[in-house]
Amino acid sequence: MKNTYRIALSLSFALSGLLWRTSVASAQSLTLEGVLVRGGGYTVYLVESSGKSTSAPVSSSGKFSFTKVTKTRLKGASLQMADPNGAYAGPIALGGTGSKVSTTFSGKLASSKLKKLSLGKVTLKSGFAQLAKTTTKSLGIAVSKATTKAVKGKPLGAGQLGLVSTGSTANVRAFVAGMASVAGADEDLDGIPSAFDADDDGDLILDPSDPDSAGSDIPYTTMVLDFRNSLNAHVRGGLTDAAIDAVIGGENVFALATFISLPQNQSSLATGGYIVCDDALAYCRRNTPVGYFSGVSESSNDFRRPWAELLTSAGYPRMEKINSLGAVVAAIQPRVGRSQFRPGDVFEAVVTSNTGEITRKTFTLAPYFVSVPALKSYDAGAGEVEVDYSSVSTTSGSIPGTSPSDPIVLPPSGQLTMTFWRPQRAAIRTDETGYLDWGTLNYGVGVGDVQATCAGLFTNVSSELVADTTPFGTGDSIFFNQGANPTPYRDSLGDRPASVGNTLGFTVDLKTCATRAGGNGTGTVMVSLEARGESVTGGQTTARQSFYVRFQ
Ligand SMILES: [Ca+2]
Ligand SMILES: [Ca+2]
Ligand SMILES: [Ca+2]
Repeated sequence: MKNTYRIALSLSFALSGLLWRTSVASAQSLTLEGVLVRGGGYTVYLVESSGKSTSAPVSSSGKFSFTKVTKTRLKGASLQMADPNGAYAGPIALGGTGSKVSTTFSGKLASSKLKKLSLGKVTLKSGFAQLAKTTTKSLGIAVSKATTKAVKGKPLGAGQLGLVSTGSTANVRAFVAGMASVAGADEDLDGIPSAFDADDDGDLILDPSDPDSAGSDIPYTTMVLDFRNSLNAHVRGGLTDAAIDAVIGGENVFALATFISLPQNQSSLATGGYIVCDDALAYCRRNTPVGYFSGVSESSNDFRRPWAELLTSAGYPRMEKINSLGAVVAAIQPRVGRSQFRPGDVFEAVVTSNTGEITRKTFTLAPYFVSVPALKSYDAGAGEVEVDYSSVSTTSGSIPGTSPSDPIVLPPSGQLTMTFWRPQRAAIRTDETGYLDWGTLNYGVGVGDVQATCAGLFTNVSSELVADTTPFGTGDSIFFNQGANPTPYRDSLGDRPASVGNTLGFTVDLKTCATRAGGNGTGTVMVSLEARGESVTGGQTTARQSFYVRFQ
């Protein structure tokens, strides 16, 4: 972690700058059109290899078209679809029928005099669509060599959000890690471009928690709960739609952040941006989004208000340009439940300058936590105590840890032993059901307002947790702003069905953690048990359970 984000970001500057300059050279302006049969209400996206995208609505008769397209933009570009509910509906396969298909254009035209490229009929299938005509002559444009892995013409990642094993090699993983911003490319060859792919290197580790995807523009979520409102598959009634909806749709407990990192030439021009999403997506749609812009730590106060108060003149909910980050950001609480906030939901982020649009990128909502890591039991020196969640609700009852007036009392040593359950995610792939423990996360503990790691103060660590061998920052600093790692233990296990026996644990010296960072190690403080993904642009996906302890 730590420096990965900055390094990856500077790589993306260099690369995107190159693509941006070359695209200016080509002049031939084309119209690309087709008919998505029975696809009225769908949206088709032309996704360029750089990740820049353009959308076209599909009319009731199925027609869609993109104008002012150049062959440079078409080189390596693919066509992706969203359904009338705003959910990702897969790629359009451009050629091939067996175990290899093509999903991108080569950019080579049948004739240099062409003004129009007609794709003809496009047939909707489950999780993807197919062209009826596939020859360069009939299409007017060549498609790339068929390299996308497929089964009977269906791209491998279709209908699975790209969470499929593609026999990822070290080369693919290194490529993804090095070219983190090439959102339009499809490195794992499953037919799903990286911006839409929940696992863009095909190793079955979800991008938000995959070190190979660190530094990418991946929207990330944050969930923070206490003992009263804790959500986990093994707490109280477990994970029900109603319980999850109350948190996902709740106030100040769950947030989604979308960052766009920009190449320097665009960053200096950019003044802001806005989000475009389907009318079916209440939290981000035009004119009446229900979401609340909660912002990031660098946000101005102007951007901490209902998103409906932050609309462009055309009614789109705005993004914030944050100069110190060189990024354009939307950090919001969706304030809707799961049925309206689904992994795979498609939204576009448009970056603007004072004179108009600079670029736009299309994202899908990445899989997110539906629960937090939850203490099963603890030992504060007087034996193991099970956390009795059923004795408290959001409105009544109290158990040690629920509030500053009812804390867990630590022994004089300040040591606390914790046994906890991992946080969960919902099923994504067609062969998954129910809720799964999210594996490969990074774990740690935070004490009060101390902005420093507790690394080096853990003992009795579960065998599944692998220590970061370099958890400290510059000059062995313990402080986060000097690069120290807040979550210095990585879970070595992958995603698997949630089971009450799947626990992790460690003992941490909270008193030394507080005092070595300048605190006094007295009184009552809030402690956070934290699970995090990898550093993506702007932050990392995080699930946190907080409770109160008292030092003595
Ligand atoms: Ca994939
Ligand atoms: Ca892919
Ligand atoms: Ca992965």
